[in-house]
Amino acid sequence: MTTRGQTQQFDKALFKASVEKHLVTTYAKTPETADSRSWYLAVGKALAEISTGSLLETEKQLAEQNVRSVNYLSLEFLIGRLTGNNLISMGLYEEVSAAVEELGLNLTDLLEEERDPALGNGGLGRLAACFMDSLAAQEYPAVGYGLHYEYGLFSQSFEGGHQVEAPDAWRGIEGYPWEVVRPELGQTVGLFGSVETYTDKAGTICRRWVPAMTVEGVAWDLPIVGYDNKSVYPLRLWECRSPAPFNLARFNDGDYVGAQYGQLEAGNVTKVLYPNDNHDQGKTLRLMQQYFHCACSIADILRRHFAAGNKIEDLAKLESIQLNDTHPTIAIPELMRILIDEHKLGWDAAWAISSKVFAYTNHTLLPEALERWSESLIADMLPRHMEIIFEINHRFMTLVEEKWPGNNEIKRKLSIIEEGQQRMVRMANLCVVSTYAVNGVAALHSELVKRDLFPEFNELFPGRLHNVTNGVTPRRWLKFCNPGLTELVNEKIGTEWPAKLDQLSGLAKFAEDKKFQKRYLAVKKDNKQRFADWVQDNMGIELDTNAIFDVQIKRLHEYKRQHLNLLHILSLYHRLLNEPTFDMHPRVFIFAAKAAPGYALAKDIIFAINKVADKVNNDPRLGGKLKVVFVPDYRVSLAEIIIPAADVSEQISTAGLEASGTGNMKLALNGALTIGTMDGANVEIREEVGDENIFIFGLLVDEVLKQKEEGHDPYRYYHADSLLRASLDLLNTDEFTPGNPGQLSAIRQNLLDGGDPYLVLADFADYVKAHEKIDAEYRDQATWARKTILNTALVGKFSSDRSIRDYVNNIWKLKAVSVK
Ligand code: 6GP
Repeated sequence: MTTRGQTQQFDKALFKASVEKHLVTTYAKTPETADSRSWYLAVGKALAEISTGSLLETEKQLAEQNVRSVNYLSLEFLIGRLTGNNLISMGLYEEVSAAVEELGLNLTDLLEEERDPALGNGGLGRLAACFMDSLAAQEYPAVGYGLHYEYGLFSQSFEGGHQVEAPDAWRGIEGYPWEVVRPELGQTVGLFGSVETYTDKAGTICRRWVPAMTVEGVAWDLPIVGYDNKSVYPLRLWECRSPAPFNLARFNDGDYVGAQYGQLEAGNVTKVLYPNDNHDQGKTLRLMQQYFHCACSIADILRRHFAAGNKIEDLAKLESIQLNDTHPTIAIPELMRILIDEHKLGWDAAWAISSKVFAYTNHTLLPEALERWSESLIADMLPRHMEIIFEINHRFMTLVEEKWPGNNEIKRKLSIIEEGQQRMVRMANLCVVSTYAVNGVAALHSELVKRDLFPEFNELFPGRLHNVTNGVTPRRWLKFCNPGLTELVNEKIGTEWPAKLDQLSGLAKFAEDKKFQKRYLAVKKDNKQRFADWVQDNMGIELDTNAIFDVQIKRLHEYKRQHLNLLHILSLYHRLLNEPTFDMHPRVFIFAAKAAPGYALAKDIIFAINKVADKVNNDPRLGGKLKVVFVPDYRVSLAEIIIPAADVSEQISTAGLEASGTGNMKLALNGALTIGTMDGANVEIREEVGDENIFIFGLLVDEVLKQKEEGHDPYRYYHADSLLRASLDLLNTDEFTPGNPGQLSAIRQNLLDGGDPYLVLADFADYVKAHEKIDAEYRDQATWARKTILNTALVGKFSSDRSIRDYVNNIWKLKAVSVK
């Protein structure tokens, strides 16, 4: 039988039997001996049985209809736990909850047993996950291609306030119940070696790559379950294995370790996710990961293309390949190599296809994140690809010469090859030259991409540069994570909004309704209590839910300015202790963030916040007005309980540096009011919710640029602003590190003598003022209620369904296909 919203046949008795069967046969437990984790695994497997069936059926129907699809290539998919979300998409949440109850279990507890698959660092990876969800929800044919890392993003704990990293074995010993291995889709990938010239049968002189070694790609599929429909798309993750596990000769010689060497090295390729966000580390193994990912994915796309009976000439008609930032750029020369060397197309014919297949999304303007690989490294690992890159550049330089004759300055600037001591390949330039569409991820960011990053490219290729403003999936980020608000919204505007988020605007008319305000605030209070309980249980800190919950959750990065938030906290601490007339509404500052293991200042900032937390949380002089909580091991499942509990959302990057942000959207959707700079998607959130319902502060992009040009002088602010001075100087005392003065001074040092590269001091005063406004407005609960309701009501634009429709209409040109 099928109830409304339920997309799968569901028989409770059969399902229970399936769970018990998996418990015994897959996990070797009896119902009597099974612990909660084994039950979760068995439930997951029983559900995956259903989704795998639908995945194969979707694959079959799409192949039969031979429809155009998009291939989303990304080194990161930060999907988070799948079980709860998939239950919602399948429409089986209540049914399975009832079924497991009959087995004596509680579904909410079981869901807590799932370890987050953390196969991404932050924004870019989480966006990829939301996009897969929205593609499936709207049935735009798609395959996600990523890597099957053995270890995801490190797990974080604190020792004495310092970040400590540990490996993240996300699959556990038993494996992840939702994934299924597809041995028939395996690929062989070459590496290193040389290029040779030969004459083919027709007498043509050709080039071909003779790799020195090969590794094997094993495909693992995770199901992306379409919300309220029957489509299930694959997220296909490649695992690298060594083809020859043992060198038998060496083994027999007694060299046991040496015999396994090849296996160890190749096995290393997908061993671990590089833990950098918005930063390029330039390691050889990382390039190997990138190429391995691209080679497997391109080969699989071509396999599907030919299996459906298509000709190579029709590739661009049927397939689009979206490059999630420059990480998969090497897919471009890889496809060119296959077209020319294997399918024997001439350069022009190959280029005509390739340049209509690829599109590229830029996710950052930070110079340290723009990838450059040394020519010698590429030439060594991928010699034929380097030749092809040179040829692309050669032809491109001819184009530049035609447009700007004799202008070597422009040539040097635009060239894919950067000249210097060591020649470097600029991956972003290669992307812009070789794709049919390039996009930024928010209106402001896309403008800056055009104006500052690629102005000449924009002249050379008019119409190639687009904007697609990011979005988030309302299934995970409202319906699943905030059941209280979901119920309230359902009651007022019906239940279709998770697939049509614009309908939330129907809530606006209740913004002044006293009864609705009370209920909305009651939901928020419950969510704050749920989070406060978590903090009490896991961190032993007691929180008062009457306080303002002020949240900054995102990667730790100087440009995101967690240290600006810290300075504000220090200013409150100072005023509470030194200004007898100062009063403030109780506030809890909540942080969660991982720092890249090699990023010293980011780690110093974590340490400082933890130390300040230790002190203020236990200082009776503060009268409970100030609490600071740094939640360890930030991950998707933590975001799911923090976001619904937030009153204030901190989006305080230096203007021009946060490409979009997506946490800002999730928090506003769940009723947090934003305090933010005119940066990234904050600009568009302000447009939607109205200036009265957001707290904007700080320098604008052009003011930032001007101030940097003119020479930002941090000491000018330090001397002029006594509150800033007092706050900064606290970092030089032993106030928070008793007996150890100076332990926090690296931050102060960076801001004063280090030149304050992110203009923290320039925005401090305005930031403090904006917070004073928040304090005043929160005290008037009716005003606050109206504003928070309007935030939920007016951010429908930021559904990733809308982002995907923008890509579909402007870039991918796909038609939805409904699976029967
Ligand atoms: C991030 C951007 O920093 C963030 O603003 C944006 O919302 C997100 O991408 C999704 O577009 N960039 C990265 O995570 C990154 O590593 C190379 O860029």
